[in-house]
Amino acid sequence: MSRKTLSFTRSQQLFQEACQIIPGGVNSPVRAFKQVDAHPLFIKKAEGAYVWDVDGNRFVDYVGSWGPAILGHAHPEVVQAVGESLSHGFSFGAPCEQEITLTRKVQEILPSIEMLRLVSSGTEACMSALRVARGYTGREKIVKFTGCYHGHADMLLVKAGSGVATLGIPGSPGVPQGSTKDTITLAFNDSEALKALFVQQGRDIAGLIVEPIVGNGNFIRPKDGYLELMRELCTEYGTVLIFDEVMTGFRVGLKGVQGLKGIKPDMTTLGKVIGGGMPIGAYGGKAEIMNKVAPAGPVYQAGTLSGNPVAVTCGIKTLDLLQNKYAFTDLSRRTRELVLGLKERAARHGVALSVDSEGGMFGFMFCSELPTSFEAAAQANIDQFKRFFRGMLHHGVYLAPSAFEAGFVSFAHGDKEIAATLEAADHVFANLSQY
Ligand code: KE4
Repeated sequence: MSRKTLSFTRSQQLFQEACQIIPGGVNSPVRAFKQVDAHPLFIKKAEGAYVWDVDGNRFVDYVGSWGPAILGHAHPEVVQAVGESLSHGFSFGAPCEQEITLTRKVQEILPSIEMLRLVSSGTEACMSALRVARGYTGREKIVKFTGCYHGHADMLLVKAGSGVATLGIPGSPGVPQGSTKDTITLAFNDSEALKALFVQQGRDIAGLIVEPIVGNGNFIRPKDGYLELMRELCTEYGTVLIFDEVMTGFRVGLKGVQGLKGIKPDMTTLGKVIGGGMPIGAYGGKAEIMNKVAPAGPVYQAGTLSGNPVAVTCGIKTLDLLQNKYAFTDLSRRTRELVLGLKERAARHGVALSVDSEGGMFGFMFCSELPTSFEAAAQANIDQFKRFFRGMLHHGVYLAPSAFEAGFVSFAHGDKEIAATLEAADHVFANLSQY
């Protein structure tokens, strides 16, 4: 079977130019394709389930701008609503009615959120939620989990922990020891380590933040009872339980993981889908906690473009369509069909592949057992992942350019796109060594 290749000449020229004036040629590291040993694509257009690069190549897109494009890119009804909003001005720096509309919509979908603050990114949401947890409890220690990513605030950029709780060692130059010394990292899904930590230090822990399905470890599902244990321990020791649903919110199901599991976190962070592709993040939860946030309370947090009418209108229309026009059962079925199809084609060619999906979010790893921790996911065959990524790109399929990222199916992905993806996968699995 012949090896299929596309031309990426213009992308390579632009990347070379970009590298002169933009660090690493990109405005967010994962886009540089360093983790798949390839040159990045420069995208010119995105519509429905597809993106086109500057060389005119068309791809079935499973990145979806890292999650926001759940309706498909440039949904006509969203384009229309955003266009109308633009004609009334871009940003007021003042309250607008749309902020109330979006907040009410989020509350309707996620009843654990009694009050909400809009910001402009998931990083801002997570950073602010942890500050509020510290301000509310008067404590300083925070807990995160290996493989979970909550944005790039200093206190969260810590070296991945080992099997036991490790105190925060800066995970990046420029992060001072003082910012991470109170950040405790645990292995995800290790219930014994979690219990031991709370017995030892529970009364000192302000907040525990977790991706309730770890999309930044590819796709790692919580073991039965694990999130429930977190809820129990946080309640017992007065720690603020924060579900980081920036990725899983409105994605694994309309109501996120908290809706699937029936668990009520004290706070939730949101991003991606809530903005429909425009820059929005949000954090919210119990009124008793959120009333600590300035100007209602003493915990400071602010933002020039927070709640701007254009981005908020995009979010409102996106959530409105998710609530009223589209059924997550369809999206779940189609995503499951994709991953089971990938597994079947891999098996045809003797390739070990483990897959999982929930709603419109999926993961696949080159290993035979589904990993239950980031440490286990890191043992998967990364070389095979890189080859598969490059091969699929040459067959017109754009996957997340990292073995540690989840993939996303939109409501615009139909039978045609899934069939084309599985046909491409069959070819690539048969010729993996050639990519
Ligand atoms: P942003 O600051 O990138 O909007 O959100 C940070 C964030 C917080 N929490 C979770 C669970 C997240 O997944 C993210 C950001 N996700 C990454 C990819 N997994 C964004 C892509 C990128 O960094 O370029």
